[in-house]
Amino acid sequence: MKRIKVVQGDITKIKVEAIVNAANTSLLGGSGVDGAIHKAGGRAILEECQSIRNRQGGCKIGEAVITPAGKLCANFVIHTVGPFWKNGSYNEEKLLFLAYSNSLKLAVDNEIKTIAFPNISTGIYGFPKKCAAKIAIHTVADFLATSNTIEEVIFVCLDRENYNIYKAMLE
Ligand code: AR6
Repeated sequence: MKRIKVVQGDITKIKVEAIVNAANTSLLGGSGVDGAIHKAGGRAILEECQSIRNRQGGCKIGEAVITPAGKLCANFVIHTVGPFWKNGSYNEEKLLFLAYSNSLKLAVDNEIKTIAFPNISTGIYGFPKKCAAKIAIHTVADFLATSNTIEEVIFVCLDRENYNIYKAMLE
């Protein structure tokens, strides 16, 4: 069975142990997928984000933190912060790689076997979609090759354009 899948849809509806949130450094929510996750999951997520903020002052770009998932079907939300795209010469590719790899490491630390990712940074943060998909797929494939803990990774694309890019790259 293939361990990497792509689906088109809303990540808040996906039945996996952990969904990843494309958050911002404040961890206090926002729009896009971040807004959708906080809205569907309810206050339990925000409360834990606030206590993480009190402990460590938010989450840096490329890093990740974990919270319960409140009312979502998932058990956990892994909040990571992708880079804002400027022109490609501000370490954007490396930071996007780190957002994916640190999320995967946190999943393994928490014995999570199934995880769903949105297309981090490709919405409000403006990262070119093809380039982001290539980084996402390679980072996940390389990680799975070295670890058996995670059984399935699902890329959840809200928009058709991202879905088609992932489908073509995964074939
Ligand atoms: N399910 C799956 N994917 C979604 C959903 C959803 N419910 N909603 C949006 N997307 P974005 P970013 C897709 O803008 O670019 C927030 O305000 C969307 O189509 O959510 O990393 C944060 O607080 C796009 O492909 O995240 C930050 O300030 C992808 O998710 C900032 O936006 C990412 O789009 C982060 O920007």
